[in-house]
Amino acid sequence: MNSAILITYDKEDAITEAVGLCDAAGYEIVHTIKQDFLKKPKYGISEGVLERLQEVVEKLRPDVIIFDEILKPHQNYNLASILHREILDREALILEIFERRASSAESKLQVKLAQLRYEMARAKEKVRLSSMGEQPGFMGIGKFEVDVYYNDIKHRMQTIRSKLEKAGKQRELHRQGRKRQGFKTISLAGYTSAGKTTLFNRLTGETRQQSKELFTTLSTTTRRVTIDREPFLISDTVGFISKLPAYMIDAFKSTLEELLHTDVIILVIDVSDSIFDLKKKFSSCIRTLSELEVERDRIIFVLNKSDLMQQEQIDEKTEILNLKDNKKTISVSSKTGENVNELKILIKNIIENQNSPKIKTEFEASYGN
Ligand SMILES: Nc1nc2c(ncn2[C@@H]2O[C@H](COP(=O)(O)OP(=O)(O)O)[C@@H](O)[C@H]2O)c(=O)[nH]1
Ligand SMILES: [Mg+2]
Repeated sequence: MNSAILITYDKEDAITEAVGLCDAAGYEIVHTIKQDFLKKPKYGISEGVLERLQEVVEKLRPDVIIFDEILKPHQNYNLASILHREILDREALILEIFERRASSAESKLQVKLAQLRYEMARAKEKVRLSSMGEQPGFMGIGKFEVDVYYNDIKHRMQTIRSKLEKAGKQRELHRQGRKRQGFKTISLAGYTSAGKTTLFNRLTGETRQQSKELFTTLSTTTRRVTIDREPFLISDTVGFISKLPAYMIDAFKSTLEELLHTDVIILVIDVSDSIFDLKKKFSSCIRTLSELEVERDRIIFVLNKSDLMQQEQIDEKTEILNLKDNKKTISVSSKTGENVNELKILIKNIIENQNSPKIKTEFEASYGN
């Protein structure tokens, strides 16, 4: 696992999310710097903070520095010149997560397109800066003329777009193919830090190891889970991210494509969020799921982190989200395990009552067509 120093805002929500993003991208955070302001022109941070950071970098020797804000190329360059480390800004970090998680051909293309779009916005300034010296992240483009580099990116984007058009046509076929895998499947969706991974581990009965072994975090995000002696497959998905830039939305959605083939979707909601955040995040999840054409009756709404709230608060929030009369809503604590068994029963009941007859799946699986 690669190590990182994280620079983020001094706000609880921001810190939790940034830690979640680092985790999803596979970085172990060895030190965190919290600041009220991350948009200082030269380095993002002040020179005083940079000096301290330099000492920490020398001591801890992290692989990368993660900066939880958008950096202009010259800010990235200035930081890299002093710290001699690759600097990942917030967008670069998110793109790494998508890249790790893109599984279908279409999703890979969407992510590549977003990466090129990220590069394109920085191309001109990067070429100019890279002619001044070699820095991590700027290597190899010094030999380019500005326009040549810019046009090269543009050209590659066009190629990907035309491939995507063709991929779209194959999508239906692909979708039908995936239906036949024989196992009933469950997916976890929801915002970063809502508790998806904690619930995933709870349901599959495995605690996440803190060891540095590669496979503890890089391992597949799909596991087998047994409910009432019946096996299911459960997957953790890429979390929704607050303030996702518009140009990344298609890439993000494409990573959620597996939800189309899932029998049950567990939408994990952090019930300890403020009412404002709760409403905002909930409607954004619902909008995206309906854009993906996920049927609402396949969704279980899990109000997680019930251990942090009084019952009256949970009831109030359930009502605000219009979930009071929804039989597929349940509050749980993934941390203490409260109500997790009830959730399992709910999952099983929903899957059993789904109209796609089980016999058909078994038939298809055994005849392999
Ligand atoms: N108190 C409490 N904390 C939780 C619960 N579930 C998750 N967390 C914490 O919330 C944070 C984010 O959880 P994680 O599972 O990584 O969220 P993910 O980004 O959705 O996968 C972690 O610090 C967890 O320990 C819960 O039920 N109660
Ligand atoms: Mg997670």
